[in-house]
Amino acid sequence: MSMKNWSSLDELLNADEVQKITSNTNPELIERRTSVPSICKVFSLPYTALSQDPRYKFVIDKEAQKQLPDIIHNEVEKIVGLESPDETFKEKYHKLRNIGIVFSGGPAPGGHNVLAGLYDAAKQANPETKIYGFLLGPDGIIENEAIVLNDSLVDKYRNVGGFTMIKTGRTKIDSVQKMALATETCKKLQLDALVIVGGDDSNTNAAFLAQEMFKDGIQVIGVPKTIDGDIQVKDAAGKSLCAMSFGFNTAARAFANSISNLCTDASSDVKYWHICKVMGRVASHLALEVALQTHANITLIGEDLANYVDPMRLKKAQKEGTLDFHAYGMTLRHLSRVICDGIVRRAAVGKNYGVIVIPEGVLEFINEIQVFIVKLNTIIADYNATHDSNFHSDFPLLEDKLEYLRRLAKRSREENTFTIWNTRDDDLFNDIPEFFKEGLLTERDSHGNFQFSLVETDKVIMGLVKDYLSILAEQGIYRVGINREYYNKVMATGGLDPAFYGPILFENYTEGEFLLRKSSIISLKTLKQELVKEGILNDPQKIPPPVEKVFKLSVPDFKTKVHFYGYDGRGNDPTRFDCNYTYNLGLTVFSLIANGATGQMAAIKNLELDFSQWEPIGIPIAPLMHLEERKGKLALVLEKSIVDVESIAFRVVKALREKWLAAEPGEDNYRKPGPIRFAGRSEEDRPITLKLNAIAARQFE
Ligand code: FBP
Repeated sequence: MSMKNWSSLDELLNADEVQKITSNTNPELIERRTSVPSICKVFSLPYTALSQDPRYKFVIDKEAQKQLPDIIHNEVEKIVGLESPDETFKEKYHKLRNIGIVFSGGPAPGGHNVLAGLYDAAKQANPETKIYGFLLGPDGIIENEAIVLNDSLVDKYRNVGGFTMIKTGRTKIDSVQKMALATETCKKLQLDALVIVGGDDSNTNAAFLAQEMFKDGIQVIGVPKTIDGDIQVKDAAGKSLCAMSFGFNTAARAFANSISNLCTDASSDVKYWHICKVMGRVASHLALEVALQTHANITLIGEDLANYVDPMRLKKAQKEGTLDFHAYGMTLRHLSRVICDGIVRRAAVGKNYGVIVIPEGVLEFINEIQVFIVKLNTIIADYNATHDSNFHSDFPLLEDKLEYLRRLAKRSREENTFTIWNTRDDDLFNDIPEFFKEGLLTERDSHGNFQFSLVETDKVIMGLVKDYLSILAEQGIYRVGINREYYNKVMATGGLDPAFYGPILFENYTEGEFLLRKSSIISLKTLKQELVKEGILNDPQKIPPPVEKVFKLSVPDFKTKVHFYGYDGRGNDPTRFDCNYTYNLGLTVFSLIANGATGQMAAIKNLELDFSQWEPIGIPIAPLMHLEERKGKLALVLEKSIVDVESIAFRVVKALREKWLAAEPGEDNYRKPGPIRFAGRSEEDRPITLKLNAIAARQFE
């Protein structure tokens, strides 16, 4: 078709076929929007009520008791279905309500279905009920910016990812003033209830708001959201009440799909190590799930590193009758050695490629980094206090800062009592890459806290790995194993006897499928020396081309490609698991509201089991809270759940590490989870971490 002028282009743009092709919707989106998630059996009954479940107990913090007196005695509440309750119940249930809902923190797939579930249940109970969506996160509550949800808006986002409908934000309602503004908004809108969909901090906020608004009769309900998967609730006896926050499954699956594609690429062009940093501000749950989904060659788990004990150091200290705190927790240098060991062993069997997964928050678990951070915080604060000045303005350049630290190390050698920065600290600090030193010495935030997000975790670790690999290459330890058959072919084609040259070139010529160049041969020069020593070459003679070719093939080139998986997975359309999970959370929220609950978090028990066994419940937030240091002060917060190194999921990953490293001849052991699909049978129905932990729970019941 020829397009000669604008009018014909307009015509083209208006043609049905072109309109269809260039439309914002597609069949998958339509299918998502029109699909109805599965609902837990209890929600198929006309009414729901709450039944307290006294089997679950919590260890209550005294401070929580003091600060949250009206919600501290809440219990776990089970949602139960009712066929035909009495008239008083019905009247209360069908009452016209105003309900506000807000997203708080980073997006997590499934959020729209929480809105949809709440909307559907609330409208079914009373079509006049209004659901207000606060815009741009908690700021929307503080500033009273909200929209009223309606059918067409809700229908547009059913089963669709993101928090696009009402957006989100990271403001915390954490001061008396903000709390008062939030209460004022809720009163102005005559809200019966406020729903906060967020992570640990937001649910902490929900508890405080519930307490604050208790006297006004405004209910506050939390919903466990975060892709990081670090809201997991157990009672004091370890019984699981909420196995996973929503959004985790989708993000992990999205990351895993992309990373498994990199595994395919790596094992196809066999020249790159793909370094994949995955989100998870602190806990390594996402990395653990990605490991289970992809079987990537190396996956770091922060919690595991923190747990490490160096047996050699411990033994030495015991012998000397001393204590060596450095024996506990893995150092950065040790970690880089562990990674190098895997890389070197794979190269030895011809696999100078692979995939490494690094959790975003891994540095939190490296003891020496924490020690550095604490020491440097103290040094900077002391300097500012003593000199009534600013460390960063007085020492603007990295070199100036390092010089100051050197002076402190010198002082520690001269004065026994000065211990904050000694020679060992200085040596260790100088061992880390320049940009990381700079990162650790950057200006603290307004509360004096170190800003982890400013440090490029993967760059820190991989920098050390690269440095150590070059040392290992120079020592002839990092080398690429040559396939024996290929060696024979190259030599024979060049008219040389492989059996004659083999023992001269390789240290394992009599055994093994892959031949390892002798560690004394590290360059063409040393190769020539070896050949001369064996009487094969006279000095001026050139190295026979087949020998040179084999040598060159054995020299590793460590090429990396760095990837970051985070925002993409966070914006993915939810898996069916997350669609069902979040829709039922929305229904649960309404049941809690309709039955007068406040200070409760909506949850689904038995997520780790088959859908038919899912149980909607309300979990009391206040009893879960404890004191933690935040911004230099002790604050009452909801504890983050980090990876339990005793969990079966972690133990399985640990046991399979060697297999997935695949440092032996033959195929790699990669697994392809496949893309997230809404329809079809290929999709995993729940996180593998959950499935494994459920098997363990059954076994130990
Ligand atoms: P939430 O805890 O708010 O759900 O956010 C989690 C997260 O996605 C982390 O994995 C990541 O470190 C962080 O948000 C990124 O924050 P930002 O969106 O501010 O860049």
